[in-house]
Amino acid sequence: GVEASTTAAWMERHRQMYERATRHPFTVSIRDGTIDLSAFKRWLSQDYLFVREFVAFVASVLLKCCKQKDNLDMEIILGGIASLSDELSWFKNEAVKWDIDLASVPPLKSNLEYHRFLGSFTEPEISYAVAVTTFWIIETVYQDSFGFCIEEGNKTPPELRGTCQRWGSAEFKQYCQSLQRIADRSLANAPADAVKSAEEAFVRVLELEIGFWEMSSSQS
Ligand code: HMH
Repeated sequence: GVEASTTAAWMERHRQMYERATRHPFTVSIRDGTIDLSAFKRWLSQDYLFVREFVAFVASVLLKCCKQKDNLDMEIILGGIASLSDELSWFKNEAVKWDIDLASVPPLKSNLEYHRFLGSFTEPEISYAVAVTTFWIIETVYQDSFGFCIEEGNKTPPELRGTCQRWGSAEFKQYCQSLQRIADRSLANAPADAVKSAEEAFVRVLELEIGFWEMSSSQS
């Protein structure tokens, strides 16, 4: 369409917070090769638990999508769920490489806080526009964060390249751009109160993502 992108305007309006989420010292330290491997292992363990909760969240987005009159976005979201199935296998494989026993990892505080936020989307009162916008920004923070780690001039350690590729690849970027188009189209047709809720959820995701990197950086 030709209409201005609501989501792009929010990225501008909340640019400082967006940068804090996508250029966090944790991911910047991956890019410059100074990452503490125990912090990386903490992130990997916690993110596995996150992704398990994220599956249920994306399922709730899919359900809201299917209840729309025109549900052309269904395939994209269903594809996202299929990728998460691969992603869970990938985490289990990585855990073996890093000698992590995933079964014995307890979720830390910031992770639990994020789980609670994701769980709130199962409420039928939360609209599809709010849910799909939230889905887009969650994926985009990872795309931008890890994409930066494989951009020109990086000193990312070879053993972390696979992780960065997973979310930093051109394919994942295109997927995020599809989600952004879906979010913008939904927001363009949503009532003003839903648009306001979506912006609040956008900011909340950025806060939760910053909290997640902080948790990974230091034992707290
Ligand atoms: C915390 N945010 C977090 N984990 C992820 N795996 C993603 C976003 C993207 O899937």
